[in-house]
Amino acid sequence: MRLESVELRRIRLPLVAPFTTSFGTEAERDILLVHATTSVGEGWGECVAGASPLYSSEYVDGAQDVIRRELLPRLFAVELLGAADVAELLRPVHGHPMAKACLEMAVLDAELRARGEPLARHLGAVREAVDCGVSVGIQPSIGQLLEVVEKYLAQGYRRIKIKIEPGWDVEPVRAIRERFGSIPLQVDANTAYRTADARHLAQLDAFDLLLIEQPLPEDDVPGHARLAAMVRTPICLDESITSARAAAQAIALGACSVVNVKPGRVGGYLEARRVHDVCQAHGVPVWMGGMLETGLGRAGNVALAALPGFTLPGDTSASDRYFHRDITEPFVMHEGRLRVPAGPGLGVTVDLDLVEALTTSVERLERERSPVLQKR
Ligand code: OSB
Ligand code: MG
Repeated sequence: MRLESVELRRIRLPLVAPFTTSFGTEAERDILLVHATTSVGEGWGECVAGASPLYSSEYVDGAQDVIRRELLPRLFAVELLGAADVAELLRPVHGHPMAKACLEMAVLDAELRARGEPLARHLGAVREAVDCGVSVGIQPSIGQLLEVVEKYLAQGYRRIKIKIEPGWDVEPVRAIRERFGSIPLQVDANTAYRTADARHLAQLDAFDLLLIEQPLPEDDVPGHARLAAMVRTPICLDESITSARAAAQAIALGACSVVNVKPGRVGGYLEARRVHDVCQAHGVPVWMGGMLETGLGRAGNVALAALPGFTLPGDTSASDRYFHRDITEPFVMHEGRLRVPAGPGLGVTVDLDLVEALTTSVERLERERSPVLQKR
């Protein structure tokens, strides 16, 4: 195919409730959508970068800037473009995996729609529905935490994850165990601890958690290996897993025994599948992470979560856990599961009128007007 033009559209979408992590509180999402027009048809992508560089170094304005200046010109320059070529074409640009991922996503969607193939089938899915967990932000009080968890359990979520940070860890976990017994429960620290906190984190061993997600900084994989030797609860990495190679190295070092897979963090769905493959080859269970995506990203995530190595429930929650109204047909949970879209490509339809109403800016980039990049 040939990539003819791309619309970079920013939308503002309020969350049903503010989401608090160790790195901040979000009340609404500022989302970059990619609408690609190609010689074989259209495709959509969603960028998962946050408004500020707090989860990782990427942020949505930076992503749009590098897409405009560096990434799209490299894709426009090719006559015969396939989704499988995108990552290699963008490799000269260091970093920016979330910016790269949303472009690959749009090209992949267009390619698969054109040949009538669902993304799930393309990736190697083996199930028609996936188990849903839910990620619960840091709450103002234990009482409010218990109320939120009770509501999600009543809705049928099959696993609860709570965000933790120093000062909000052992007591909230204890309170949940005392109230709800042996429910599947895990915690996510988003890098809020240091190696010196190992003894403190070992107190969580008393609560039979599925895992502790990313307790230490992104670049401290060896630290996670030392921590893993000091706590019994399985260590899961999120932020540190930036590629399939990083996953293989973390596993070899003994830094994690579970992996959170997020396409945006590793540069796209195709690399995310390789993360799954590497983990599966090592017998390491994976689960699908989330970045508060709209129905577009959710469609892709649910497709990937249908691969055989995804043996734990993901942060693939229903649309109504995030938004009053989604920009695609909503993902609705039935008995704690979401159905994998069966239509071509992402298999969902964007509500163009709603997107228009939510739009804060539109930038149109065309192949014809794209600068010719000099080889360096
Ligand atoms: O660390 O998994 C994370 C949301 C934004 C950024 C990072 C994370 C999260 C979540 C929410 O935990 C997962 C979701 O429901 O999408
Ligand atoms: Mg996480």
